[in-house]
Formats: sequence, C-alpha cells, structure tokens
Amino acid sequence: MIDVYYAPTPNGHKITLFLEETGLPYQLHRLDISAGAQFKPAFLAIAPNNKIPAIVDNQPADGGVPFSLFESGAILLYLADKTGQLLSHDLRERHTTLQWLFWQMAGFGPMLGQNHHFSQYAPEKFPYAINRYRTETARLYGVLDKQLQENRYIAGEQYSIADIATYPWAVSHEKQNISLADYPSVQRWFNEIQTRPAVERAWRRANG
Ligand SMILES: N[C@@H](CCC(=O)N[C@@H](CS)C(=O)NCC(=O)O)C(=O)O
Repeated sequence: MIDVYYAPTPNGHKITLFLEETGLPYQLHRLDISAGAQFKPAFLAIAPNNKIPAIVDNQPADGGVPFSLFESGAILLYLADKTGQLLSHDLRERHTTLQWLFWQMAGFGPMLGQNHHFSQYAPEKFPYAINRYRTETARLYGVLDKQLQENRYIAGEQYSIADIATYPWAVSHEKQNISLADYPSVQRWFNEIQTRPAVERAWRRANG
C-alpha cells in the first residue's frame, strides 16, 4: 500500500494518474494546503519542502522500512521503477522520457505555475510579470506541439510518465491564456489522454 499525501492540484494529479493507470493500491491523505496543513510537523517529516505531493511506500522493493519521497518527478520515477510500467527499459526511449519529464519539472510546471500566480492570484496586477509568464507559457506549448506533431505521445509511441507529468498542467490551459486551437497536436494528445479510463478515475477521485 502506498500512502499518498495529496491535494487536487496539477502536481497532486500526477501521482493519482500514475496509480490509477497501474492499479497499485494506494490510500489518499488529503491536505488542505490553503489552511497550512503542509506545515504540520508530521507532514514535514515526510516532505521537508512543505509541498504536496509526497508518498510513503510501506512495501519498498528492498524489503526495508517504509520509504518516503517528495517531488512529483522523483515519485513518478520511483513508481515507474517499482512497477516496471510507464518508463521504457530501452536506453533511448527511457532517456527521452526522462528528458521530457525534466522539461516538465523544470519548465512547463514552474512557468505555468508563475503564470497562474501572477494572472489569477496576485493581489496586485503586474503587467510585466503577467506578460513574461504568458509569453513563456506560449513558447512551451509551441515546443510541446512540435514534439507531438511527430509523436503520438510526448516521448514517442508509448504513453509514459512524461505524459502523466505534463497533462495535468495542460488541463488549466484557459487559466494560462492558452487556446488549444492554436496548438492542434497538443489538442489531439489532450483529447486522447482525457478519455483514458485511468485519467477519468483519477479526476473522479480528485472531486470525490
Ligand atoms: N516541484 C514540486 C512542486 C510541488 C508544489 O508546488 N506543490 C504545491 C501544490 S501544486 C504545494 O504543495 N504548495 C503548498 C505550499 O507551497 O505551501 C513537485 O513537483 O512536487
């Protein structure tokens, strides 16, 4: 059983998407991050960076004591290694997937997060910041669109942890001032992923 410390945010969804796809048993522990639950000592012992998601694997493959992890990319990589799913064993496919996972973790997530912050949540509106992160968001969608013109999924022909990391951020495209009509290959990929049964289940659990 995997304990998942979670809120229904893009980074939280990544973990439930993976777990629903692979059928690994898990228990959700919802944290109200708007009320500061991420700063409670019991959570900080698992996730010292005070952010969801985090997991505790109660049956790690080495047979040792429960193992905790934070950072959604590290968690996806761990779970892919644990299950042998959603990350190819072929050298080139594996590293292409990791390259796009790191692209999501270092670019597509943080830049879109700043876009959300300055355009939706900042108490003062700073046109420079809004414009900077909207421009960077559009550039990143352009990079993704080009990759998906040539590939069914982000890292090639197989659905992988690169798609799982990226899709939940694309769900909020309207908030990011993005029209998917301008990125037809992202739109095609988005429509396909949205109807995967595991994705539908993860979204039902998020809203349940
Ligand atoms: N790089 C981290 C980012 C996690 C993150 O930003 N989590 C947000 C919700 S999506 C959070 O817990 N925020 C609470 C806080 O910053 O106090 C990851 O991918 O796991």
